[in-house]
Amino acid sequence: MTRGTYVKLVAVMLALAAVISVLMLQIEWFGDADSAQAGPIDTLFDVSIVLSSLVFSIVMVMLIYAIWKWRARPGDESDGAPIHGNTRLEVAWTAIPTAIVLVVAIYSWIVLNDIEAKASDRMPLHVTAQQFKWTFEYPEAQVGKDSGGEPTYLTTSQLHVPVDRQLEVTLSALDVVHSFWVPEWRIKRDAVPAGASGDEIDDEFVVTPDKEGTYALICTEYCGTGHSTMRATVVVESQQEFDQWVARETRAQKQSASASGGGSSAGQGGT
Ligand SMILES: [Cu+2]
Repeated sequence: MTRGTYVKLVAVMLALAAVISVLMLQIEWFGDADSAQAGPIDTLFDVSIVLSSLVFSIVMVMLIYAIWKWRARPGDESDGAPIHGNTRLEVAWTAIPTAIVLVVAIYSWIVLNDIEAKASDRMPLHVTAQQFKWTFEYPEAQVGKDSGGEPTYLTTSQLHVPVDRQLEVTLSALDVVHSFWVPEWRIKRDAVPAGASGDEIDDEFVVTPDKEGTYALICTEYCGTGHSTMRATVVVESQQEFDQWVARETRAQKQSASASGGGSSAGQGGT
């Protein structure tokens, strides 16, 4: 291969990679980005698109060039030349993918560290998944005490959270594997029931919703016949609105607990 051909091939590869990257980056892959974690995740995805486009272009250009350049001419029935190997080529096709994978791995590690960093003012939240509903418990809002004297907390079927405050979510599953996913927050985490040891697997994560609005929490792990109905409304609101909602719900649950003779922690708040 002459130097001129080589330069031309590289130019075609880069041009193709640029065109594919630009087209792919026009697509809004994940919809609205409404958490502090969404930005770094989306940027990581964009970088992966550009690198993938580059690898795809290198392979396609080399493939098409080889098919065209070394095709069998009409009437040519001879065998190909017995080639043993090409050390330079083999070193290149080992070193370049290794470098790309390392760069992506290190960058992903940095992003993961970043999105998992815990804020000092984070709010604890317990999320319980079961066939086929979600339950939310607020450890900062005590409602009463159970018969054993243990505190009971505000428990609701709709999730309300304050905007711009990091949530430290502890996930539990009561029966089978479920998965917590609010698409606009990007974070998706499986809820795995505790095994014989009583330990839940990988059950904690943080997320910081940074836009007010109403969202859907979706169970995104097939968990049985009612799986498609396993959704909960998520309301992200100002700290003040959130505080008012907590006060209202806490009062209602205290009342229903005393009406039923106390000790109930199974109150299911509505709004
Ligand atoms: Cu489920």
